[in-house]
Amino acid sequence: MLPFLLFLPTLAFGATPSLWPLPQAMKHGDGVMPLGPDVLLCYGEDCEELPNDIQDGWDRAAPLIFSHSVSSSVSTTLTISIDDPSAELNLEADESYILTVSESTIEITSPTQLGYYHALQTLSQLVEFDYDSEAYSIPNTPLTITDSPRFAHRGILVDSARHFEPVPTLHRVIDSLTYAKLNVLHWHLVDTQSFPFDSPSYPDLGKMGAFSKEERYTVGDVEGVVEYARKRGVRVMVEIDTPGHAASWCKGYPEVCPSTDCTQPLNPSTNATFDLIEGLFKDLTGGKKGEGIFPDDIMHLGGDEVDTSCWSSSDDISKWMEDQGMDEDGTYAYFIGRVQEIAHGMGREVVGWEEIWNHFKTDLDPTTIVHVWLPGSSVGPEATKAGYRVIWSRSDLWYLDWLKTSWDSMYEAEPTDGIAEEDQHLVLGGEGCMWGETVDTSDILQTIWPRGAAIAERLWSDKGSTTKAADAEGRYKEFRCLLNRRGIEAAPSMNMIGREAPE
Ligand code: CP6
Repeated sequence: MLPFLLFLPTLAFGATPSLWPLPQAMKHGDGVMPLGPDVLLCYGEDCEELPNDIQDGWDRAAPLIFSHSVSSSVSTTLTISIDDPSAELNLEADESYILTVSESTIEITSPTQLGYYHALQTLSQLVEFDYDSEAYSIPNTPLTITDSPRFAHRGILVDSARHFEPVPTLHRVIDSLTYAKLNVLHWHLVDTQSFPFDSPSYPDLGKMGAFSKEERYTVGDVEGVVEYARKRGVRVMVEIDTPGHAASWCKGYPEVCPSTDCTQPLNPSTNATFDLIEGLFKDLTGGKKGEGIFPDDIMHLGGDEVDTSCWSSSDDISKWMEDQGMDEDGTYAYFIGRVQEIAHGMGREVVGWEEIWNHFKTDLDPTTIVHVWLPGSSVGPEATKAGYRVIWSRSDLWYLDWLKTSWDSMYEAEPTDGIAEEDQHLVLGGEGCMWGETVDTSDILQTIWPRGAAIAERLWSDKGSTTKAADAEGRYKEFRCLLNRRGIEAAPSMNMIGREAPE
């Protein structure tokens, strides 16, 4: 009896489309709409010419929807209505959409281009191909999906400093984000191990601090990645982590570090340090809101894992701290405050890892976003209670470099846990963190995926309909296969991802 019972949910499941992430609402019948690759696009009221980004969105989606080359005589109309097809990418952007499939037409209605991109991804997961008749169809028609994200900030952190990640790899990561409706690439650009960016203002950062001559991003490379992401509705949030995690800076500019044998955190006692930070930030932001090679409103300033002992062991710095009347802790706070001021002066809102909360508490500028990461952290509830916004990436749940963290614990993780109902709007969302110590181009996609999909659904879909990983397992496996069919090397889907974790 039991095996038969277990079979039932599978039957029930087969009757509805398998979508990832689960949409907010779906109504459907049991008809089938045939369709073919010759889709007539009708934009606006009189089938006007499509804006470039909208046409390009279709041109990218078409090969995902029609993945086999067959000829077909079926003609279908896709009607597209977008109120603002060139909306800014920011936390307020409306990503909602309505996708309707009726007898012979498909309709996408959305306030912005972002909803349209998501609708095309949903559509690409609805279309089926029959190998016998070599024909495409959409089952479960008529069908209406009304969808929008639960959280505005849904990201993956990529670390280009522990291993260099070439531009084509970043493009593929961005492609894969869009398949799961993730919308942020958190680009952890530089760190202690390397400085892979050619700063026009301080050229020796990249020249001396990169792993090799080839493992550097030019200004044009960064512009290319950010534009590639923008066209796909993905924000790029750059992180420049200080005062710790910055020892690579000393290679080109030794004056910004405490000494040659005690290289971090950065030297707080000299203006050279803050001049360099200001010059570098100007290269990245253009010095004004909305400008520069990283035009995003938000910049991540790190602030994590700072061991301040080098400050006291340096004669110059300890004397300076004494003159200022500051201890190591006070100097850390001074440093973070000055760097935040520089970023604010360039029209950026700032994020910092949760250590900044632990040091400042409510002395922190109220616009600061706190990035929760420590295992078992209760900073989410604390900081939101005090009115601060948070991004959630608890390492025991959402660090993708923790290879032993199972997909189901990632799936059942909940960013609002412990947070009072009235403060939950302060949770902007979260990120899966793909730290780069143990991944490079050869395995970054297969380490982000498929577990990144568990995070993506938690961040997109309704909480009530996604509580149990077991209920999502069938769809999760299918989504992993979808990624594989699109050339994304998502690893085998169950708990193990095929390798032993490093110690
Ligand atoms: N690099 C930076 C890292 C980590 C952090 N910041 C990190 C710390 C602990 C673990 C994984 C990653 N590699 N810059 C912490 C935010 Cl377990």
